[in-house]
Amino acid sequence: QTWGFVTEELEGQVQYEYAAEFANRISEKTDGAITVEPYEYGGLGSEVDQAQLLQQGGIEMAVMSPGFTGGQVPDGQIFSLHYFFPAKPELTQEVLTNSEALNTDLRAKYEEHSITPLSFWTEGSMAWTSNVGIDEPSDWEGLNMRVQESPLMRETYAEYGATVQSLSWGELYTALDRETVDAQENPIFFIESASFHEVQDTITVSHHNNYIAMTTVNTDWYNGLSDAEKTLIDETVAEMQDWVFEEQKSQNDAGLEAIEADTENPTEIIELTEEQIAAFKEVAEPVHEFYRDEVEGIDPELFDKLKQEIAEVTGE
Ligand code: 6CS
Repeated sequence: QTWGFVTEELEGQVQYEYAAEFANRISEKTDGAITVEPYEYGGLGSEVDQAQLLQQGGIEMAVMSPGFTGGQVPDGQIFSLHYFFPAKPELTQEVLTNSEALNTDLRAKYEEHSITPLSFWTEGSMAWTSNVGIDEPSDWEGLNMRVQESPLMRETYAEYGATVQSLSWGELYTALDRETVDAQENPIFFIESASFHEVQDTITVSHHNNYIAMTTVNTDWYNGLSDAEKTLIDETVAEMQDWVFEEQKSQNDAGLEAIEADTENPTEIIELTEEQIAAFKEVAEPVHEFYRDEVEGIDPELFDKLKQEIAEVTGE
């Protein structure tokens, strides 16, 4: 049998390489009896189209960013809070791997929409790109920020003073080039690989959030598998947590080097100081409580539990 595995990225990028590695492992473990077929972003539509495809059972597996179903699964928007998860990717990954709030409670919320997240992992710390050079919250005023399909992302950037536009990443290079969009957030490897640095003058290392992706399966399909097949998938997904952490780390390190070495497209790298970060936190932190208390459809207990789990990991 063959299982299709769609990703939101291209060959060479973290999500696709994840699916390819997963495919190799399944093939090896089953002596070729099960084939997993990875798909690059693009052929099956936008990220939102792909999420729907998985939900409808048109494909078995997907790497999905929670930002693209933010309107459907409000609790998944917790990943777009700024300065909520630990700044260090390794600590965020520890939370993602071990959190009961995420792996049990949030999983159940997604399952109401036919999406079963089997794991959550990071693609690295996100940075802001722009032509103006963002180093204080007021720099956002007048900028049109590109975000994924998530109401909370829109509200967060609106809080900084930006206008906001949702787009698929496939349209983003052109939008930045034509200046219909002025700013965006992504991990460094993705900024380099999608060539966003060619059409943006600055990158702000803001430590505001780590990019999160989920390994997901269609819920009915997964529930209909044999116990042996479920165990095969679950064990492989668990093994992949360390693999993908190393993969994103080396891709992010290499991406930064490549941007620094690209003299044809010079990009200023702005590393925020603790003081500058504090100014962004002052605007972003009230959004945590707004999310907990005001956002329609979210479960405040899930928020409280995750916050507690994060505090246990950071020791704060
Ligand atoms: O910015 C985005 O939407 C894309 N960024 C990454 C790191 N992966 C896929 C996603 O669609």
